Amino acid sequence: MQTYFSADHALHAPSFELHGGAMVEPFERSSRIDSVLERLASRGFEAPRAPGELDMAPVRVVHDAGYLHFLETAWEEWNRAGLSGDVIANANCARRMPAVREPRRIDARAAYYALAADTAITRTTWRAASSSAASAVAAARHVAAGGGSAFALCRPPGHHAAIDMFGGYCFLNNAAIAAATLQLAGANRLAIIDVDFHHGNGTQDIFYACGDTLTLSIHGHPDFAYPYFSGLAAETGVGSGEGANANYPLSAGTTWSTWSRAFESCLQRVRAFGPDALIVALGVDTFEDDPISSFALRSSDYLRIGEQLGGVAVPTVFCMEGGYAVDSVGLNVVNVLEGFLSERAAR
Ligand code: SP5
Ligand code: ZN
Repeated sequence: MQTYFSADHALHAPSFELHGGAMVEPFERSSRIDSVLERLASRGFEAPRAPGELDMAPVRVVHDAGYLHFLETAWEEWNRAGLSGDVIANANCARRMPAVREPRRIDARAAYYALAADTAITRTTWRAASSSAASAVAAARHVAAGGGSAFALCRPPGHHAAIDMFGGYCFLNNAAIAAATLQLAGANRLAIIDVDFHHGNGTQDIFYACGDTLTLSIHGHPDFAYPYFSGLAAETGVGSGEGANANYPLSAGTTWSTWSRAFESCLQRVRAFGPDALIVALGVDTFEDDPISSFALRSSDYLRIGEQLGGVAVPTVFCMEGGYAVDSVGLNVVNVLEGFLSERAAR
């Protein structure tokens, strides 16, 4: 399987994360990617290709222009305003506030565009985020050109990034950008399966009114899981998108027997939808030892996930999302890819 990866991911390295009332070392750290690279190499995958410069065309399809301008310039403006450290929101648009509009001051704009305070923007975050999206574009183009499947080793991740919001360690929605790339290359119907532990709120937001992109997410129920305010089964889409979004909120402690039933249901929906291509938002924070999540999948379960995805028989783009048990991230991600390839080879 062709893989794409940019070393520029390491340019996103905020010094702390606000977590449980403390400043801690960020869970979303660059060693996560080293874990995957090492496992890919030791399992005989071809060396990843570096994507070129990011083509902004599919990015502009997905994200709001003002939001993109903010992401590109936020740190410089923050710095020019005399604010020290990295850009981090200390307010948000909250219930019943009557003046929700894009403000002028950079600290207010950070509050406007942030969906959470777990995510900081550093001087070089834009370069990392755009290189991550570039890997998604390259993987999607490989598949659009008949490559069958491809893996974008994206970092920072993307699925929490909405039309005009960053947070959850995400800035640009890589899976949605892969979908837009496929559409610009002529695909009509697409399906996105999000297997990350957290709800793919950003992907849901981007395609919520869109009937030709099926968005599916299996995740911790918002009663206990971040991002807390989306991911209920009642969120089924709006307008012509009605019926093209499905959520599978599951309990803490969920193991393979329950998780795999939700996954089976997702796969059935994908088959019934008949997409031209499938995009997998591949988070492995469903792992039993993940430090910020509470499902209990085992490493061998990821082989089964891959096999079942391989059975869908449509061109498939994998985009890396979460997974914070650094020592096992590589094993679990590559197990999905190997399960996928073994099933594809058997057909
Ligand atoms: C891409 C992705 O996986 N983003 C996740 C962002 C989560 N950020 C905040 C996490 C707060 C989790 N609190 C649970 C504490 C468990 N000890
Ligand atoms: Zn996650």
